[in-house]
Amino acid sequence: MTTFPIIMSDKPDQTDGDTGVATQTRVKTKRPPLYKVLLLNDDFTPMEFVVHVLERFFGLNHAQAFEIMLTVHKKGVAVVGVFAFEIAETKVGQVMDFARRHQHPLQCTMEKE
Ligand code: TYC
Repeated sequence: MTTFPIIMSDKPDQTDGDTGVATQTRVKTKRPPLYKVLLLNDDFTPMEFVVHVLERFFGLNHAQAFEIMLTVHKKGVAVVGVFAFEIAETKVGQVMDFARRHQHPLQCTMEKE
């Protein structure tokens, strides 16, 4: 009868090249940058049209819309909302398009917060 030696490694079991130093990389949770949507005053766009725009595209009730319209009228500009880039871009486009279709010079822009 022949016997075979069982050869065992004296190294610890290894399943990968890990050197044993534990590291924990922070999981990224950075929020997207926000953009202010601004409405600008002019001398020609009717007040009721601006109120309608604020109700229609920014979901404001009549009182809120009237208040922001008056702020723009008196101060020249106001922030009408703060959104992620693509939402802000869409709202600016909707307002500019709607104003142009009604032949009003109303201006709406966005800027990084
Ligand atoms: N100034 C305009 C008027 O007197 C009203 C107005 C308000 C226009 C706000 C634009 O973003 C605006 N008819």
